[in-house]
Amino acid sequence: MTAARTGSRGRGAAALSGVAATVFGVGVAELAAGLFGWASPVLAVGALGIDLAPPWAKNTAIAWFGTGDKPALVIGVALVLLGIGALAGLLEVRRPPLGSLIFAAEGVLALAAALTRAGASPFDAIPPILAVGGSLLALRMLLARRPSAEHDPLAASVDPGASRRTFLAFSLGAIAIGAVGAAVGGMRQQATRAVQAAREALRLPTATAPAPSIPTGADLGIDGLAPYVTPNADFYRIDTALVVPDVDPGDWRLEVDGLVDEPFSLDWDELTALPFAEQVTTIACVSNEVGGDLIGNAVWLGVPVRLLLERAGVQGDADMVLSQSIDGFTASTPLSALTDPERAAILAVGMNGEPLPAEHGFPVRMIVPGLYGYVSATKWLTRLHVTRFADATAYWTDRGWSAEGPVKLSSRIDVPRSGASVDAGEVVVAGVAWHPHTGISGVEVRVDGGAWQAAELADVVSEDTWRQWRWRWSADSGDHELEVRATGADGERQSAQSLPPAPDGATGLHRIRVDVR
Ligand SMILES: Nc1nc2c(c(=O)[nH]1)N[C@H]1C(S)=C(S)[C@@H](COP(=O)(O)O)O[C@H]1N2
Ligand SMILES: [Mo]
Repeated sequence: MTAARTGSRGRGAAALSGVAATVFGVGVAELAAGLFGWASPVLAVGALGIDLAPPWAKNTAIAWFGTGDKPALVIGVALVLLGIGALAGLLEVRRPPLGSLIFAAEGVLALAAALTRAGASPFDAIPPILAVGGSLLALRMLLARRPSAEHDPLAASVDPGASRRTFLAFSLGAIAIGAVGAAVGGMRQQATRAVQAAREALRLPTATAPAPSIPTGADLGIDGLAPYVTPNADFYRIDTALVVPDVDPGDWRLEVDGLVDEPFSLDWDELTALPFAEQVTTIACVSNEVGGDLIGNAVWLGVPVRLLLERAGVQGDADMVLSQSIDGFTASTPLSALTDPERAAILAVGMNGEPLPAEHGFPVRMIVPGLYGYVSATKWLTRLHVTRFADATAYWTDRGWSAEGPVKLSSRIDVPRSGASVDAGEVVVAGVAWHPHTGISGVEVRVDGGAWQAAELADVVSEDTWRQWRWRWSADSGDHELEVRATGADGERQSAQSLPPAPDGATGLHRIRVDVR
């Protein structure tokens, strides 16, 4: 074997290592971007390229590729990346760590492209970092397995054919993983974009009943106090979905089956032809600690679940509806809570005047006043299965939580923040109290374990929402403890006994410390 032949084979292996490392890193990054909804580094770099390109280049591209200019751009970026990858592989062998530095520089460029897009989020930094990390790792691994490591004293004892086959297998493996990742990631990105476009183009059904007008006295407008209606962007999110499901309303169907006379299914158009109404409902998570923020209040646009159950004809021995999500999550809701005409249990499609955000269950979810989310608020809803508590169990029930979950009476101090320092004199203490579907009739505050003092209550739309409260405190200097307790509209007093969230919701009083100067 001549030195020249070994040398060219060595260069070939180095270049292949660089190409395979590029495909691997970019593929992993595109997969992550697709699964988690982060910016695609390839598209971000392509978009930056478009922004920076001189007009003549843009016009030429459009003239050449027409409406295919986007795929052409992606292919162009991919070819440039592969070329740079080959070069990086060669340089990493000749002048280490020059190849690694090239990968790092590409990563910095992708990072800049991703983070300067309109509406970029800090998470968009993750795919470029994954791309660089994945490429560097793969490059190191492949170069170490290169067959032409003449300087390796062990090389002589190794069968060169076998080591070449191992190297090729690793290179092709890295390329295959990267290519599959990029393909799956790209398809996911397209599906997500399609659903986002469908959501933006969606026309919500008009409410047949007028929307409740929210009295101005419902919101005390105090800085730091949770607003009466929680904006969608601030609404707590709890679910088991690692990846937010993409459900296109055009493909959506709901099955209503189980212990019913006439099982049926309906699509988006049939659902939205039903009578819709807006209502204000507070929902809460059973995992909320005392004083926690896993609770929110929104204006929901929905259709009564009762109408669908009536149409199906529920049989006499049923006592539960197992609602199911497209991702397999299930919730068990007492049938009585869904059929009661006095309780506004709905299938919601709108949240605060918009279609449901994807992470809050687009296009359809259930909302039931008075029940914790894990037994009622199924997002990405696809099925209502009428059954019996004795015959079926839901996702969280199987994991030790109670089969039934009425929201417990509770209250929270939002202002001042726990641990805050305030000036002596009049201090506004404020917060929220809730017992959804029962309502709140009183809130009291006490300082350092003294006498309970009645707080002032804000207005509410109905007993289905939380209620803001305020108390004016003449604070004298020192370190003080504030506590709050609520009374339900049925006269029940909030329990002072400290219990953890499991298995059916925390109890106890919210207590904060304040330093008065
Ligand atoms: N598909 C699905 N729906 C779900 C859940 C889930 O994990 N998957 N979690 C439930 C729980 S525990 C709560 S508290 C509420 C939270 O709703 P939000 O994320 O819109 O605030 O959704 C409920 N619906
Ligand atoms: Mo929850």
